[in-house]
Amino acid sequence: MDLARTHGPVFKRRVNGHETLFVSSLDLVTEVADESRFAKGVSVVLENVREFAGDGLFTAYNDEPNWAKAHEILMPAFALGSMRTYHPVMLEVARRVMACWDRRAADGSPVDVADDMTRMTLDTIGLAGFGFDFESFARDTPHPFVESMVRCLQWSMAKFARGPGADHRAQDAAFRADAEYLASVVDEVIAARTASGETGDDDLLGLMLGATDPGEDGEGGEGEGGTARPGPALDPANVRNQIITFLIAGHETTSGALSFALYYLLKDPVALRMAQREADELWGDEADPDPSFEDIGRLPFTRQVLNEALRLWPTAAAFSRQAREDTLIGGRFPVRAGEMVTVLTPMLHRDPSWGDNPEMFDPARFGPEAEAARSPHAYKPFGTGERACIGRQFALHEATMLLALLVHRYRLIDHTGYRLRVKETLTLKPDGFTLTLAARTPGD
Ligand code: MNH
Repeated sequence: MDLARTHGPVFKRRVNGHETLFVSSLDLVTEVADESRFAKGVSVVLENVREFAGDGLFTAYNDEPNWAKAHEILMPAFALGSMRTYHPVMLEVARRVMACWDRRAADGSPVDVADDMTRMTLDTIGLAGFGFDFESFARDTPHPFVESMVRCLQWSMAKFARGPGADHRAQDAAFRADAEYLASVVDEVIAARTASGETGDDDLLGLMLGATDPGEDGEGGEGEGGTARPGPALDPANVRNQIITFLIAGHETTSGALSFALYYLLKDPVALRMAQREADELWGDEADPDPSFEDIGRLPFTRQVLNEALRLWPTAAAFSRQAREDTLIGGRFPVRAGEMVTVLTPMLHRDPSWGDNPEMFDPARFGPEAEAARSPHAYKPFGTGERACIGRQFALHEATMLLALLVHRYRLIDHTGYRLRVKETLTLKPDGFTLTLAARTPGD
């Protein structure tokens, strides 16, 4: 971000022989978002992530057959309507957060916001996607899956910046051990499903283990229109890669988004008030509201708060595009066929088209009129095109519900006078952000 501020919206950085071309203006991002000229690029960092997530959806190459196959099988599970299925589980996990925060409110001890949001999102994707319970709130420290995963992501970033000559065998061995541990958690997830004897019908694991291959209609299953379940649609190695992918992609970024949203609400009493009013209107002074699926669509301001938090700190801060043919961007910067262009999303989100004060947190930017007036390429927290985030609705449903429940129930107390520090472990989070809480009287 500093480099973009110094050198402008297009620059090249060379780190140990790797050149990266960064873009961050609306004009240039509009060009690289054009699917006829560019496609998703699997960057050097994502190549490193492939060492533990393989050909899972997020790290698959565009032409890898398993991408199209898994995309087709899993898409229905992420349509807006499917969120209805996940709603009860998301609510159950939101109640775990509140049970924990109630205890903190009672004894006045601080909560580590990012840690608790990570507990919440990990338990949610585990239960909703795979019927597997990480039980993160029953643990004093994060589930070891989280620590191994963070180290794997850090290894992927650090490997990119390695210079010649140094000995990295110890880091690589530690990485292998972490990657093996992640794989062993996946085996546990699959074993739990097999042991339960349940098919899990329409969750992610059920779809991957039992779905018909849509590409081979009529051949995949035995019983024509019968009840016999066809064999696995995805090969076992790919199923493992998808589970690792979803456990990681399905929780890290959402947890950061919620943490930043809470940070901005803490610092903006007017926005906090508006979010509280919106929740009060739905749930009045019910001590334990029971949000319906439809309620979550009735929280537009809370949704705007999340959108605005993701504008300032898009928690997946960059994505890469690969030129299909030799081309020029901005009419004068050559990009060769196959070359990558990295979109620096936090700077795109501060492009002058956002107005004079892009650093200001202002959820009104996502009011319906303001949104309609803006280019669709000005805001890309979920990436772009065919390879954009599959979990967007999932993340927004889960995060909107929790945020509304939290502001309805608690007063947020800035006990340290927290100054924002952003920590990057491939994804972004506020570092060392703690709060204390007090019970709130709704309507107050
Ligand atoms: Mn998600 C791809 C951001 C939540 C699963 N996600 C992407 C990309 C971005 C992104 C950016 C595109 C990366 C690229 O072009 O290289 N994702 C987010 C953010 C949130 C998020 C900011 C939350 C906020 N993502 C989720 C959730 C899930 C999920 C929740 C799953 C439940 N994301 C994915 C998968 C992909 C992806 C899978 C890869 C999709 C594909 O390439 O087919």
